[in-house]
Amino acid sequence: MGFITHSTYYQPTRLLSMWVVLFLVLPQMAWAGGTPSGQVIANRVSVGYVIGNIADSRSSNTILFAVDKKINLLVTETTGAPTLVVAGQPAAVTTFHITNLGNDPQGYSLSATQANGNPSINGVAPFDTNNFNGAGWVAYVDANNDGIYEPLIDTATSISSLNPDATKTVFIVSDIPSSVTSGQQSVVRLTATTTAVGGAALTASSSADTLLIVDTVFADAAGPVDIAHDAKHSAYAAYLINDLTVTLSKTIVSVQPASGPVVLNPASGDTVLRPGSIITYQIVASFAGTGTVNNLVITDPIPANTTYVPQSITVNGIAQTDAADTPTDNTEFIGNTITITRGTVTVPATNVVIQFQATIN
Ligand SMILES: [Ca+2]
Ligand SMILES: [Ca+2]
Ligand SMILES: [Ca+2]
Ligand SMILES: [Ca+2]
Repeated sequence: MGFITHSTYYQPTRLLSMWVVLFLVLPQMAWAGGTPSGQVIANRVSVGYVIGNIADSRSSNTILFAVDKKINLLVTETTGAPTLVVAGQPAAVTTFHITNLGNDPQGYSLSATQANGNPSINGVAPFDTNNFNGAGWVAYVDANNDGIYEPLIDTATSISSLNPDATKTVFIVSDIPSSVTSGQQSVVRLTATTTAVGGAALTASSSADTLLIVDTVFADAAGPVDIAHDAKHSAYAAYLINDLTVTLSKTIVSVQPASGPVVLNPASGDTVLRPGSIITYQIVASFAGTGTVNNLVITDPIPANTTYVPQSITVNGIAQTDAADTPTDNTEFIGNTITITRGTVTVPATNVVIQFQATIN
């Protein structure tokens, strides 16, 4: 809108005022996912002005067009970490989200498959190592939207309808073989393909855009195993075998009075736990499962009100030095703490039995 007005110094013979108005013949509504397809938008430009005392106006022609159907979706894995499973576990679950980034409700068909040893389809970190293949992969929709796979409830294998901007959880469920060991990983992938509501296949409009025809436009990006503009998107997930456990137990195995050689058993009710008594502690590390434990370090601070008996540590019956003389015996007593470094342990493995002595202050 613009005006030219007279002033003390400027006396035009004609006063002209002019305004330009843009008409958008469209209900003033907002849609979260963008304007739905088929909505007709009309557009014309008008100009108004006054010459002398006579008002006049002119309008342009009106342009009409229909909003096209935009197809876009996003598939993501939800945790960023492999699902921990054990050998032989049935119905192991990985979890994905599918989001409708288009402007209309859409359906989605789902495909769950193994990403096998081919590096080009072997996932991206942390889903980038495939040591074994599972079996029977099926993608199930989280029907009650609680993020938990429930076999009797979450039975649908496709999404019938998902509104614009809405997200649905999908699980890949597969069986873990029994012949696997801890640390091995299996990479799987989910591909969602956009359909019409109810599941009918979609086809992108092939000709140049026609203003008043609702074209179907594939606007999706490329995913790990899908290309741009194919109405699909995909993501990786993984199962990681972790059936290894390390269990520590600590007991008092004997108490020796301050003087005299007799070794008594406190569990039998002997009351020799008095100042000067020497306690022999025993720590047993035991292992369950199969695979490899890395960086195994056992630490034990000496209890309050006791004093460590120098050079009293044994491991599996073999005397150790207190010094940090790694790698001679990988055992040390430093900072009032016993530290036993075992490093890599291949399981099944025999127990590690540690004993040391402390005097009651
Ligand atoms: Ca559920
Ligand atoms: Ca069109
Ligand atoms: Ca795509
Ligand atoms: Ca040592």
